[in-house]
Amino acid sequence: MDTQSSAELGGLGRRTLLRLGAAGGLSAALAGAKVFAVPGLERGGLLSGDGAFAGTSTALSDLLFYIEKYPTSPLIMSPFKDALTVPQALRPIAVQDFSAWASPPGPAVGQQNSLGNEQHQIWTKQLNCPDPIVYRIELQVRPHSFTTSKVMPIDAGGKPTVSFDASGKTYAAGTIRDLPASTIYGFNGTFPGPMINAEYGKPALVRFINALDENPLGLDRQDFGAPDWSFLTHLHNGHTAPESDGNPHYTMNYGPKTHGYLPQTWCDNLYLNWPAGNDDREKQSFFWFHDHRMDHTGANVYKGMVGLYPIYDPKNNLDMGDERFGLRLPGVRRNHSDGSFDVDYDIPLAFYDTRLDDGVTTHKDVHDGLGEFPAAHNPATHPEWWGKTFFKHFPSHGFVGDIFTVNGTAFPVLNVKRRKYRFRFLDASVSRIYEFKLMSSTKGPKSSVSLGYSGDDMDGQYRIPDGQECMKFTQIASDGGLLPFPITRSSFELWPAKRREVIIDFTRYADGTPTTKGDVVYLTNVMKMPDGRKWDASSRFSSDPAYKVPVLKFVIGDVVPDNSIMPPPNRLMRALPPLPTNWRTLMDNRLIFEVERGSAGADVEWLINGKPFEPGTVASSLKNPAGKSPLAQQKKDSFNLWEIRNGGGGWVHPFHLHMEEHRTVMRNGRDVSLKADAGHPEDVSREDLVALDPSESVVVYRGFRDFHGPYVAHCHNLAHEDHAMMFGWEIT
Ligand SMILES: [Cu+2]
Repeated sequence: MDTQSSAELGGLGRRTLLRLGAAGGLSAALAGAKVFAVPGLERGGLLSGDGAFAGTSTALSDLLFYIEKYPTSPLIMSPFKDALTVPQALRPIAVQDFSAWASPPGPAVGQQNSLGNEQHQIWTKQLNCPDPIVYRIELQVRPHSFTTSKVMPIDAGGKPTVSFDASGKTYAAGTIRDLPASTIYGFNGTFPGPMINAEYGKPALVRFINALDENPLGLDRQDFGAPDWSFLTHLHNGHTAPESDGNPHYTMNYGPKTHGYLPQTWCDNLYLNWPAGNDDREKQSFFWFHDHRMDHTGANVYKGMVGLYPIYDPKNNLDMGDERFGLRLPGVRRNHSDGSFDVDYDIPLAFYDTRLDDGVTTHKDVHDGLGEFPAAHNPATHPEWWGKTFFKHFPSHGFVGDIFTVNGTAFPVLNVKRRKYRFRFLDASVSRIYEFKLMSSTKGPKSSVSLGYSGDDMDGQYRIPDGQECMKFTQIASDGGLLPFPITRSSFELWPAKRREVIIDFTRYADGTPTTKGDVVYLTNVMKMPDGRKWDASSRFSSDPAYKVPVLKFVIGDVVPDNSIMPPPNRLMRALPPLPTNWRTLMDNRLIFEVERGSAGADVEWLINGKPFEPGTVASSLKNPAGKSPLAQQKKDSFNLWEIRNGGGGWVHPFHLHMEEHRTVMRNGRDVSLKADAGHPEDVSREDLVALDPSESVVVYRGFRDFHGPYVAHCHNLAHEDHAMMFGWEIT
């Protein structure tokens, strides 16, 4: 679809290209740039009809050279007192209940959404699967508290500072405060949202209903979240038809034909729980669902649109949530009469970093001129939002918070039994990468302020100066499900949207010493990442041994029965899908995508192959060694090699490909199909997210099976994604 015809579809024609050649006396820093992406500029009257810049150079400079300034969150004074939220399975809707809905789910034309213009590409019957289990999830405006602790308002130097409240009152420096609840847009009104425990062979259908226009508690919505209150849910990375996949490439052109589903509309996402190609080796184990609304994904996810979706494999009881069978991974399954089930000792952990408003930091960025949040009158300070989530739409690097939360709580504590657990790690942050270790600490956490740190060094608020690594992780799964073989690790990195599953044995330490009741172990983040560009310190690059931030406290309790088995290093858990022996012959004709920062001075352009995302367009490859620049179109049921390159500039990009898991075969020109690069041990597994270090190049082998239609691929640093680091591709 070309730009002209896409322009006729639901406002899609708003150009995200700004031709700087027409910008007249714009500053020299911008003059060398070709094009860059500033979604929505024309709505602010800043683009003329031909896409040229229509405002004054001063107006543009004011918009672009915004202040990259963040508030310092108040110090949480009593960490590790609130219990970790352990998600419990969402209960399905009974057949007699959803059958009575005015528009029940079903396979017919018009049954996929409230607009009546969509049909499920494949219904369960075509796969000889039972009818889907039906869930109902409403998008709701609700409050959420990250802590019950008292807080001390501090400034960037760590000194006590003034604070405010919604009534307009000012509190003197040094006043201890309660933190007000933040306003979230949540799946069923919670953060994180519901957890669906799914199983292969049992499709699930979720009716997502938009109630974001309802605000029963009269909460202040602040100035982020999609301004039109629309949503678009993506099950990351389900093997899902385009109409249920929440991808904007599809959504802008079909279905709602707007950026997302608007208030009082609904759509049924059908998750077939069917492995690609019906190949057991393609089975996965942990998805999450999150918002994917074009241009505001970061804002909506940060506002709370995060849900969990572990998926079990009952075939041969391999991984069915019962540690007595199959791989005997930790988990005690409790079946409910409605068909749903919970699994004890098998706990998802969603990591999310936040930054709370200090009331004195100006809200100011390129979105101010676009009329998106007129009531906020930005640029302005917002003392009335003191202590609530602060968001910046358009930081040049990405958005990082200074408080690290787990399952919606800052500094939670989990009382564990003395046995093995399975933890499913998810990075639900906008930009932050974590690196985790398990540490013990005799003296316990000390606030970074009390240790004399200030500024970015206070990120995470607490440290364990005497922290010592005490246990190891046994990694059993990555994005793509169970690994072929378990990996024992001292630490592992968690990039945005990635999943890593590990077993922790709380009965003994790494040196073999048994644990005793009352022992404490801290899950500790050792990656220092002051902005969304890249880490400052991690184990792989210039580690900072003093940066040991405890994020979750485990307190070891009583011994209970444990029928699970720690899989030994040579235990085959899930064989990799076959890689054809002649895969190298595909190299010449591979598709090449280079993600890069453009050349404008303010780091505002996030491009792929030199172009910003245009939802009406299928991207083209860079010229490959065969001398061709093929369109990103693949025949259904084909396989190909795609290369993803980091165009450099010292940035890292977590690059996500929708639809099927891939397998990394080359990294930086080296064959890693059999032996992984030391820094990326999961390359010998299946993943949906390419972790691209600065200037790295990765070649992945991937399939395009079962469905046809448009999909997207994009950077999962959501600030980059929302500023057009995405491309459309198609299965034909
Ligand atoms: Cu990126």
